[in-house]
Amino acid sequence: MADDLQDANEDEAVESSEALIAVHWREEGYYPPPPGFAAQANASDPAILEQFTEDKFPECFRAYADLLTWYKPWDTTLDTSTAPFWKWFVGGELNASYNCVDRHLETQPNKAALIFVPELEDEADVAVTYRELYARVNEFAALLRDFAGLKTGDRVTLHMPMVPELPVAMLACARLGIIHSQVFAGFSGTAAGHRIADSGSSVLITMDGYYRGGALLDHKVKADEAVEAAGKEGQTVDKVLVFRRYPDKYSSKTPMVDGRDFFVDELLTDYKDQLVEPLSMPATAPLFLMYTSGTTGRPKGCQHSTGGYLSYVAGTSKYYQDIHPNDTYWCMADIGWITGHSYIVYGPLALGTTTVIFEGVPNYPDAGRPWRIARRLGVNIFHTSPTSIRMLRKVGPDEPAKYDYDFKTMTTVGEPIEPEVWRWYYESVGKGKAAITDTWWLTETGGFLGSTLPGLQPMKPGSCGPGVLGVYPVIYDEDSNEVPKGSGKAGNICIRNPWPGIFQTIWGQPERFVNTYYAKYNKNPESKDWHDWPFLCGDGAVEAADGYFRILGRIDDVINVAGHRLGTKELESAALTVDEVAEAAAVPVIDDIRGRVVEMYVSLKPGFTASPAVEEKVRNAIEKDIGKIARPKNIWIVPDMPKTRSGKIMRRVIAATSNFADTGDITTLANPEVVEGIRQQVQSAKVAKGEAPRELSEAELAELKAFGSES
Ligand code: 6R9
Repeated sequence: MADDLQDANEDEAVESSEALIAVHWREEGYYPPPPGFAAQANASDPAILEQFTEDKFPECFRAYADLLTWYKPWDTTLDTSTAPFWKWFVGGELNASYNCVDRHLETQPNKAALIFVPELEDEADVAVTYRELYARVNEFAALLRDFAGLKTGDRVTLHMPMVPELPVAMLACARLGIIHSQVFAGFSGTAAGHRIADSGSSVLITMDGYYRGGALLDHKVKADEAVEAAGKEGQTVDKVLVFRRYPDKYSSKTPMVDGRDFFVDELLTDYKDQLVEPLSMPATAPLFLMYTSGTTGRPKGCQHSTGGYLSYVAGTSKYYQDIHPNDTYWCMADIGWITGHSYIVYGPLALGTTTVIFEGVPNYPDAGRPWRIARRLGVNIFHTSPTSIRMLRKVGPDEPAKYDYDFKTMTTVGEPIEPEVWRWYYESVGKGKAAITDTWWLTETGGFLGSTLPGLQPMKPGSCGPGVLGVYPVIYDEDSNEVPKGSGKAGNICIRNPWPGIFQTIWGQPERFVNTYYAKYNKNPESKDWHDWPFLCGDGAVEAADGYFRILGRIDDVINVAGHRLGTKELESAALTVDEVAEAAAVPVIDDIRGRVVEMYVSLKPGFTASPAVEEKVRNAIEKDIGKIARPKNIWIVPDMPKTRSGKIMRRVIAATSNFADTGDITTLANPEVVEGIRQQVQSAKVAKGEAPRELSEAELAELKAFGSES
């Protein structure tokens, strides 16, 4: 183990940088919780803070688990015997589908569980009551078991857009203990194929088409690519289950493959009114996989548990989203990401509320759309990302005022939010009446890590707040010294303790799990004591004197584009599949809407010359391997990459170039003479395209300086 840990430090661990540490962080003022909010809040009594202090850990999390219905109570709240593979609520048994569906039938069968809002505004909303959801989940579970032959522990890949059939499929899997792995619909077929292969899925659940930006996209075409890509990696997909956007009408031009592809609406006629008993699952049984990008290698399948995860998302939905059963809750994220799993599907449904599923993009057909939806449906809890807020602010700053919806609380998640963007969200979207929670967390963590409690703790623009209930963050420097709060210094934010939402492992790669998240600050690899295993989140952060954290962004080679984690290595590997390309390096460019966008630098093999055709090939390769979301803003074909004497590409030098920032000291490069040529080439082209950036903040400049390991 000790050797593994050592290797990991060279392998995937991250480094904070002097540059980040040197930045001066301006403090923002507080905003108190809005009047009236606290009185109705689920967390309105400050005594709740006392219930989650460290001396009460881990038993404090009973309060979250008690929100669920258990078939069998647990014996051990936290079992650390296989550290750092923490086990929560050991001995307990429950079913996630039962908790999100069946148990609400008694009290509120006819209440809407889901409201589906199609992207086309003249298409009617579809409300799915808890009773209807129950019927649909049961029927689809019967199909999965009897037609697809799936059983407990099998993995099934879903590549579904934002439609009610997606939570139906997830909950049907959960009913039988089948592990679902939903891949964001915007990812390419090839990307889905890699995830099918990695998870060992023999069934793919998909849809013929869906609306995005006003167009009905052909989605089934990706299923064929996915099956082919998985096949190349030795994974056969026997069955592709195709939901239809409009039953009885096929909305794709891609032929169905005989004996492999089936229309779900046709199959379901055989399962009408069938009921499937929810299985009593151990709390520690895996519920789902969610793939995410990291520093090295392929995306990793984060494995989440049944009991710990569901308790955690129910508890945080209750206290941080302030969900009451009679609220109408709308999270505009995509269920294809962890935010959607935890805070569109599992958390809200476990609490028996109404959760809105919106098919489309927020600004289609115009920037008033979200506010029209909110008004029509009576949405009172709203949840979105800084990218959406920036976009809506840019294209429709005055739109919210035109609609008399009424939000009591709003969330921002996925990226740091600039204080001025926060203030527009607060003043214009929330009309000065709604509490904002800036929730910081990761795919790996299942639920929130840092946030204010909306009824109790004041907000501070740009800071997520303190660690959430029962989560104790700490910032370490490179030498494992604690960076004291109020010191103004940045470092690596870690969580000192396990919490129920923490993922269990990386699917099939337990060593990588330990190496990536624990090796760097582990105090003793043999220890069974959780105090010895701080969890490395992979973000840089500063802690103010008041204990509020300001998250600065990833400190690994991940570029956060519109809240989505893209691994530079994945982008570069895609570019390297193009025959002409010799070397590739992806760097972040600061963008006023999407936070960061990607620019790709490539150099060509001898004998090839730069041309728009090569550029197009690189763009297509990235779109094919990852998806449209990863499309670089620019591809620069350069004569040579700036390199260290040992031949490693200096990503921070080209990152500075793309952002018109100072390249810093380049005298130690093996080829400093190439830097000026690249600068002229790139910056003159960008100026010609009107892409010269605004003046960057000190923090942004620091981030660029810190960017990129050399390889
Ligand atoms: C939930 C989710 C995780 C990364 C994370 C961090 C960034 C998320 C944030 C935030 C600042 C917030 N991030 N929430 N940064 N403030 N409120 O987004 O998961 O897709 O895995 O991304 O997103 O950098 O490390 P995931």
